[in-house]
Amino acid sequence: MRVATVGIGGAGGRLVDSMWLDDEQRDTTYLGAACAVDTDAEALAELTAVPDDQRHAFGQFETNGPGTDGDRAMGIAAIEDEQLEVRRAIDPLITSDIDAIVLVSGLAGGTGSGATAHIADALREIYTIPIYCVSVLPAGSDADTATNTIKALRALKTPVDGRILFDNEIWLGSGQTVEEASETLNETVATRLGTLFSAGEVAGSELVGESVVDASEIIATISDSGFVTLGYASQDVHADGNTGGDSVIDRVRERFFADSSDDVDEIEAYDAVETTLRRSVRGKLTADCALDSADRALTVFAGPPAWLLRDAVTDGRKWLADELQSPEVRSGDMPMPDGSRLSVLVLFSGVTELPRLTELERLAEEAA
Ligand SMILES: Nc1nc2c(ncn2[C@@H]2O[C@H](COP(=O)(O)OP(=O)(O)OP(=O)(O)O)[C@@H](O)[C@H]2O)c(=O)[nH]1
Ligand SMILES: [Mg+2]
Repeated sequence: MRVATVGIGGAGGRLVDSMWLDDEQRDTTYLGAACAVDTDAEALAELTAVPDDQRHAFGQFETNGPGTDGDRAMGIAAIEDEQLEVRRAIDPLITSDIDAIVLVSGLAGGTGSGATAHIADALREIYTIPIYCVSVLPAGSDADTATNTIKALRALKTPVDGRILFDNEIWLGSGQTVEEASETLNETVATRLGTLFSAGEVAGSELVGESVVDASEIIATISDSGFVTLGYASQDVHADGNTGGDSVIDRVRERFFADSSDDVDEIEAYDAVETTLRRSVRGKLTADCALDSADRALTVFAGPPAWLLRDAVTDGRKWLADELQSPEVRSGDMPMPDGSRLSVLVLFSGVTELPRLTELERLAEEAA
């Protein structure tokens, strides 16, 4: 599916930078357009991938230039003053091939926390395609950042169609600062979002899989109630029998004889799909949650066609439906004939029980 991505504030801009780089590395493109908006002109100037003419400073009057320094009220004042200008900067991104708008921000500072819901509101008035937010939760137990985060998440509930979370607390190494780790953290987010959004954007009919995920299925899975969290796992399959060929004959063979390819052992492929799925579900999610509180899920199996065994994918979907005690589990595959890795992305939607949110709520309440 094609998305237009808007980075809001420092973390938002850097995350969109990472998505841009992720998109460039893929065979197909999911990033239809991208821009960054911030009250901090210097932070905008430090971005590396988002084109210069897609970086927009706002709130220069309220902030005197260098951002809000964690002041959510100032972030709100800044966006209220220039809501129309900011929306007009985003408008050219929303062309007819865009399936969804994705607003990306950290919610612990002043700009991302204050501006994201207002921008969603402004876009909602015009566009009927889904608007999602990707929200970074802060690490640590600071009351101010917890308060900004909780207020922002509440403000986002109505204007967006899905809230995807990434929790710095569980992804930061011990003793590491966000600054030191930001590149790794942002790559993690970009890989997961990139695998999700590029599902169904497969170029060329010879690459279409047994059952590709299309934009409408992703949209149907993402719920506007609760939260969304993403799991991911990946393993090398190149050495163990990927045909590796890329001639027309190799591709035709992979396409039509994928299930009976004599180069890939079926039992090995079945095991690989099963193990990678289980690792994606049981491994670290973008935000930790009680899985049985999810009401829908979607899995994307990506890799060389011969490894995407239909039986394994079908059984994997059933296993996950059992795990979640929910019949609403969709799955699809993303054949990558030249790939050497098998990857599984799993999206949990409608999640209501997230221990980190409970903790942030407690910190915010204590401070109030
Ligand atoms: N994952 C990730 N988190 C970040 C990054 N930068 C900042 N954060 C987190 O996001 C929170 C908000 O920081 P910023 O995005 O810089 O704040 P802002 O929205 O620009 O707001 P102000 O600078 O206060 O006006 C921080 O407290 C961190 O928790 C980043 O590059 N990656
Ligand atoms: Mg900032």
